[in-house]
Amino acid sequence: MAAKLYLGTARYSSWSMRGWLMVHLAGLVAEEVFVPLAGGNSPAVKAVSPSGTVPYLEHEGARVWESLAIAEYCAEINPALWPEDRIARAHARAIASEMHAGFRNLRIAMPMNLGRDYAGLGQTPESLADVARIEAIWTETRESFGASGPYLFGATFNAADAMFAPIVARFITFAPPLGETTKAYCAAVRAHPLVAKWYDLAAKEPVSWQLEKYETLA
Ligand SMILES: N[C@@H](CCC(=O)N[C@@H](CS)C(=O)NCC(=O)O)C(=O)O
Repeated sequence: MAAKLYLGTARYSSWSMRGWLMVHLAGLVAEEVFVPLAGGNSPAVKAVSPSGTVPYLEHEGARVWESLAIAEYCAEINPALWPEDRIARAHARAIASEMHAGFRNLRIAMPMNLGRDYAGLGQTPESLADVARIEAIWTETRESFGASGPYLFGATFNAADAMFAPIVARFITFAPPLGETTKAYCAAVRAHPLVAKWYDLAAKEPVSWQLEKYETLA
């Protein structure tokens, strides 16, 4: 079976961004199939993915859906996706899992859109509580494990950074009030070559893939 990575619209699909980053961090070679999203329950996504969601990876007989499972699969191929130290690795898995399971209010109030400036929008008490928790996670992680570089665990952009990269994208688009540590981390993530490449992919997508409900928040 030829390796394939099914993805949604890069401009909107935060989970696809995570899966794509994991696959690239692992150096996996897979044909990338972008399926334009219809804004939920897309028939085209249902037709290709067992769960009806993207990202979905087929690789050497493995069929992997759920971005966190893709992260673990990729980490088996390139263990540097998680920190080498056991305690740091436990922390990385905990925050990646918290990201995977949570921050629903932020995700609803500030949907990912890589092509718009929605500065000031989406600030509800609930979304701002999520922002505060994310800032606390990033600050604690950087203070405990990040001394060697600009990412959560220092010099290496790893699976935990990949899980939070779409949050960085939301912070850039919606510009909620953020502390200096958060702003510096966001700048480092946005400048990472793989994150920059994903933004480029999004910028090159057909305008016809854009959905009014995500383009008219202002
Ligand atoms: N828990 C899943 C979430 C995946 C997900 O919800 N993906 C969205 C796109 S960002 C999707 O495929 N939605 C179905 C659709 O829009 O039709 C994961 O971690 O991969």
